[in-house]
Amino acid sequence: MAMPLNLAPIPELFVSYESAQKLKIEAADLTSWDLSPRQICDLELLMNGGFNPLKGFLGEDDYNSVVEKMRLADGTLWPMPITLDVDEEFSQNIEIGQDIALRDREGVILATMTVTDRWQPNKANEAEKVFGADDDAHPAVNYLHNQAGQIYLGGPITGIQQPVHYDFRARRDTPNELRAYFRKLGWRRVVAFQTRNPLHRAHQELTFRAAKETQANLLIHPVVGMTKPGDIDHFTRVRCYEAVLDQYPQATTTMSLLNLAMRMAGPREAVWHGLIRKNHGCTHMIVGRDHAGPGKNSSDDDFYGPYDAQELFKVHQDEMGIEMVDFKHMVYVQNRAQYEPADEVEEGATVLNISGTELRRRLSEGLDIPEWFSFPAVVSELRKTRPPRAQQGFTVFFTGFSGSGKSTIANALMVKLMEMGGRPVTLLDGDIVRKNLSSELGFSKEHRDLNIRRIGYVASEITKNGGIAICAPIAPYATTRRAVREDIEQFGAFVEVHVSTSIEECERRDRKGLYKLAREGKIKEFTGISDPYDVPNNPELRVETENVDVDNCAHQILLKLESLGLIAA
Ligand code: PPS
Repeated sequence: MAMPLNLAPIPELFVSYESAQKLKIEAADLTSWDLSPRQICDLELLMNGGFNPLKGFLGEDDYNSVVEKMRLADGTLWPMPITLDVDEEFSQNIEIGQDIALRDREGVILATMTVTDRWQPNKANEAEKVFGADDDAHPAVNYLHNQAGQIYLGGPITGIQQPVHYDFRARRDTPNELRAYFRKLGWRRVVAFQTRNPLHRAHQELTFRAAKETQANLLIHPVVGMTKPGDIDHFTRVRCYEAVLDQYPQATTTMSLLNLAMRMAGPREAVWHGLIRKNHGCTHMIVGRDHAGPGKNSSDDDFYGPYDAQELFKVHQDEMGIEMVDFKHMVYVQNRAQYEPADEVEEGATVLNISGTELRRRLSEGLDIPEWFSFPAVVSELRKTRPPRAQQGFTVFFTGFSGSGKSTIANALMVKLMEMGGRPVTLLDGDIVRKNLSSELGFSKEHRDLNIRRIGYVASEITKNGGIAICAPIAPYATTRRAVREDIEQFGAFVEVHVSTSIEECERRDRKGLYKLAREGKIKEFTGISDPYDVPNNPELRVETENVDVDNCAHQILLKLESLGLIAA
């Protein structure tokens, strides 16, 4: 089947430059909505025609029809609800027919929207119909229930300006820019490869094979908007893609970055990706096993069947005007020293493969990654962002009563780690933080939580940037400690150390004389005396300080860090 080639420009939602300047000034007086990162991605593709034929965020009829039937109310195929979710408070001040300004994170007005619809969606139904299950293990369902606002606003958009990107500008193209590029180069058939992962040799082989088989040119079209939580950051990935691009024969292949916020909606997402690629001037798209899969559900089963996405795409490809190309699973055949499609390998031949999990293990332990698997330039980029654990940042988080010995052990640990060298070490001691970061705070639950969240934020930044943060507050509340753990674990290890000196012993030592004052009621809300302390259930380490010297306590922590691979043995 040959798809008709049409590289004429597609409609965008922008007004002319002059009108945009005027509108921007007028829009300054409108009620404005600060867009979330996902909404900014959606708005960009709405405005530049990536989501053609949508003219704005969906209204209620279109939304219901998309959720139920994968079609707009007029019957046009559209699988994904593109909605402007807002909180109830904001929605209450909006009249139907009113224009609102849509602003980016810095307050720049990107567009205006005439609100034609306001409604409270049935999120459970949206989750079931669009994502296949009302299960928070699905990233988009989790977003729907835990991040998206309760009310949806819909209406047409008037585009003022594109969101500003400071990174990889030359690699970002609107649909019309890509269409013009293909026209200029005389590319009559273009096969798109959608990806959110680094490309290795097998991907290079399969994409080029797909292009050869369809007699098409190849567009590597990676998503740099929002992908699956835990994915490799797009900065690293784009540097990797640049390296792989050199491996294709000249003038066959190009790369362009797509600022899409993925939903990981498997089959529906594949159809959505197809429509987006069609808008970008592509005639074909590679769809593989488990396309845009969200991983396992809360019962540890797959959300979608492995070929559901391919099947749904095939059903709709004529209507979409873009043809599916099967993703050939390529394997390395050792004795032939080349990649071959898995289903064409001679019987008995030894095939080699490295799974994603194995690759992550080798990166985290600094082990060899062979050249048959990936390109040296790609591996070297990955090693920079995923250095071995012994070179990554991490946080040691002490918790325990006042006077339990946290600061003393933390200091000893800091000195020992500094003696080893290699990574910068920062101590965020309870007292010091309260002098500098949290000087206005007291000891109510609210203030203690604020204090710990601040410490957690600083520690997460240190961890992210490859340093060692040692925190030593009382941190009496388990839920707050867990929240800090979650913040930090995105970037590196979180090692909770409970300094388990009993309250009796702390009071007996009473180094600062505070327990005496607390008993006399001169200090209120004193942890362990007149304020609660949640004993950690599962800390990485519990240290006793009664009859154990400081040096020994610090040494126990070093041994733990070593066993976790965080410091070299
Ligand atoms: S918290 O709960 O984590 O925010 O506390 P933290 O920031 O670690 O501050 C504890 C230090 O403040 C002194 N202090 C008190 N502690 C507990 N309760 C009350 N009401 C209180 N008032 C003052 C005390 O010296 C703690 O220091 P450490 O180093 O823990 O002994």
